[in-house]
Amino acid sequence: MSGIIEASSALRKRKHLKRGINFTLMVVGQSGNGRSTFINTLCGQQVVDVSTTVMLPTDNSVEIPVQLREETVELEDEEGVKIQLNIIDTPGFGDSIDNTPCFELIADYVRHQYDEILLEESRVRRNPRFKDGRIHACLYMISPTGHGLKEMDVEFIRQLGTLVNIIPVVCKADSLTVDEVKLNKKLIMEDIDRFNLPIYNFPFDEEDISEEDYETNMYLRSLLPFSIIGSNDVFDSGDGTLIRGRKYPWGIIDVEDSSVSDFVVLRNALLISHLNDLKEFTHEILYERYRTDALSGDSTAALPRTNPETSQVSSPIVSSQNSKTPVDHSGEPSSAPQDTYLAREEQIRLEEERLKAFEDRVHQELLLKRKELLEREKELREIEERLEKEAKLKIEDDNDIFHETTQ
Ligand SMILES: Nc1nc2c(ncn2[C@@H]2O[C@H](COP(=O)(O)OP(=O)(O)OP(=O)(O)O)[C@@H](O)[C@H]2O)c(=O)[nH]1
Ligand SMILES: [Mg+2]
Repeated sequence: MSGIIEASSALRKRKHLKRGINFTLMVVGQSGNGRSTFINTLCGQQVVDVSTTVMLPTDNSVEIPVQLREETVELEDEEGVKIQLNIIDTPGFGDSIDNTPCFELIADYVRHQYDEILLEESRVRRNPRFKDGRIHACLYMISPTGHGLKEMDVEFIRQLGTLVNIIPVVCKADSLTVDEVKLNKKLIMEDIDRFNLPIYNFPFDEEDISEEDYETNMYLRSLLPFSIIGSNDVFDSGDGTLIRGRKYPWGIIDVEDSSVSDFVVLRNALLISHLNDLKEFTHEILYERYRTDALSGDSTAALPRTNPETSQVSSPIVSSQNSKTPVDHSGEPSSAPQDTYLAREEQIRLEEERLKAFEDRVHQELLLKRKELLEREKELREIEERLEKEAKLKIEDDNDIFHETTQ
């Protein structure tokens, strides 16, 4: 599949992209919030069938498990640069009474992708076909209620925000007036600040950013959460050009009209201006933290840590929108200078120890898997022998019957 991304060259940061670029986006939101429609709108084509319905529970006892569905779309911009866009849809999300299993499933999936990289990195011989499945951005859809965040929104961002870049969006923005959208955004950001929720707020290193990029990042921050409108329909605007929009009795809303939604800004940030930043942040901050924690044997490390005094996440993120201090998702300054040579030596030694512990764990797992494999092979052999014996007996029986009937 291929589609055209209308891209402004001025926004482009990507370099050396002859072979195309991989990007993985997860879209999370409650049923009917417009996940499928957004995916189709983003790609400019029908990628997901919107008629696919998820069964809702008929009584409170029925749990709906979330599913993760992956689609891959190849997009091409006007300069011929290809983006292999992997999109993970999450049908069934948030439809249960207790959504903890939903969150755990998604968190497990994200961690699993990190584990795969960790294993691949520790291999003597790399697999040239290895596919990096890490999620570079997770779009979290907030219902256009006109209020702030719901408890489920807070919990999801709190639990997943230290693992993956969460970009909050208010979906179906056309169901709110311009003033209501503004108020909704303000209340949501107040909740995000109050609960110290770890969202991706277009972080940057103050020492190493151009004036132009600084302006862009601050502008994007000021729009958070992005308001979006999606549509599966395309209309003729009258002058021969096609627009993707929503048709109402009073007229058509163009989803790309920046005066009614932030869709175009979000699309440009995801696929053009911040595609690399999101990938780098995933690799250098989120994965790196997971890797360090995993190698140090801290299995809970990747989960947000709770501050017992405030009972809130203590490794927060979002700096205030006006802050110019470079922050990463740990809320700490991004540079951590090691002062002495001895300290560095000690760090290397600890790193080696962690690596050794990790190798031992992998080795143990390998032995276990090999043992299981041998057992399976043994079972298979036994089944084959039994089947052979049964076949033999059947042939003998058939021969007996044949002799009896011919005598
Ligand atoms: N008003 C409005 N309606 C929208 C928007 N986006 C999607 N819808 C409508 O909302 C309904 C549900 O959209 P879907 O894209 O199927 O939502 P979903 O989240 O994928 O739903 P499930 O897959 O069933 O969980 C459809 O009727 C869409 O046309 C939007 O931006 N504004
Ligand atoms: Mg859907």
